[in-house]
Amino acid sequence: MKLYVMRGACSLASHIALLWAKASFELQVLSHDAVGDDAFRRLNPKGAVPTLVLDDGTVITESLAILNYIADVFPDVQLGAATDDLVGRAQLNEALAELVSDVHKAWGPVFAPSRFVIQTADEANAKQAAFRQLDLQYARLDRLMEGKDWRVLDHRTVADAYLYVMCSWKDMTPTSLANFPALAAFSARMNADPAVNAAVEQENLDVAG
Ligand SMILES: N[C@@H](CCC(=O)N[C@@H](CS)C(=O)NCC(=O)O)C(=O)O
Repeated sequence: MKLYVMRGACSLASHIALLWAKASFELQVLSHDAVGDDAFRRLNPKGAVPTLVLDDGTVITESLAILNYIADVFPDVQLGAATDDLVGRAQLNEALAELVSDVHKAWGPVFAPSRFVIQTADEANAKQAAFRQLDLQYARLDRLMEGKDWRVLDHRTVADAYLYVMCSWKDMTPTSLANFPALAAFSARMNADPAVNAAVEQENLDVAG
């Protein structure tokens, strides 16, 4: 398998999940320019990471699909719910869908404000609106994580890898992660995880706290 990522991007979740699974894989860290170029778009026309290429050449895109795939291919590591636990599988997808759509997408105007406004002069406003929306999202996640070790089910899942990445971005906004105590505690616990550490090191990231 080959996983394409950008440093510290949402693809870090798939990277962590593959390390948790002790999967054998090749990691390709791309620059933002490389993700958008023609060569990479031939692999993933959306020009986005994560992109996972299986040994037979099959290309899987979308974090939700890749994370579920990893959980299913390595059932012994229990990164998802058991095949016959239909409610658990629905709950995991519920948590993942919320993270990849509501939470991740709320970052759009922060990372690429030009995509959300007609006039450059409006970019700062778009960012401010996104910060407000993000604070609502993170306050909700913080309440969900109160008194809990894991985002969903009663054990570590691929959703925790994704939640970790969302936590790792929050200090880029005026309201830092420290304002969300349950999320800050979750993130600190994850920072002590050897696989998380290895992924962060392989992507050459600085981790706060
Ligand atoms: N829906 C996709 C979104 C992937 C996505 O937006 N990835 C970002 C990094 S976090 C990316 O590749 N951005 C490249 C760009 O926007 O140019 C998923 O959940 O995997």
